[in-house]
Amino acid sequence: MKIAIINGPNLNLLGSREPDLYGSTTFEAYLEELRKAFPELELSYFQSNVEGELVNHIQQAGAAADGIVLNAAAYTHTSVAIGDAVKAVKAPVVEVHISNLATREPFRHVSHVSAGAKGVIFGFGLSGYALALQSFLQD
Ligand code: CA2
Repeated sequence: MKIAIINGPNLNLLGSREPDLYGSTTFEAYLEELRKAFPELELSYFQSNVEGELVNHIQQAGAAADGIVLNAAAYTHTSVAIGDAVKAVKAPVVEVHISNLATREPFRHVSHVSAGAKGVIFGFGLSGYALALQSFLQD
């Protein structure tokens, strides 16, 4: 099963700043752990700080992969284009956030992704990505 993990803006900074909120591990290091924990899954990874690049990649992965794990980061709360892309693609999308959005500012309680997502996971730190992958194995 091919799963595309897609991260949005500033998640390239994971592990370098704000460890209380986002942990102290880089996503690349965590991805190695995911690959070891889920040898039965073929995992691809894409990160961009550019909204249109994320839309392009959701479209590509939505056609080529069996599932998408998407943390659109701040674009979650602003991007109608990313929300439309999630709704348009064939592959199911699981929305993940590292932090607990419900305990944060009200603007983070709005998601343009959730309505098109199969499910949403937030508040479990980086482990949320593993929970999302697990959800694809349960189907
Ligand atoms: O909790 C999440 O996963 C978020 O998607 C992270 C976004 C934030 O805008 C969303 O509301 C919730 C921010 C990602 C920024 O990541 C950083 C990582 C390290 C240092 C600075 C930023």
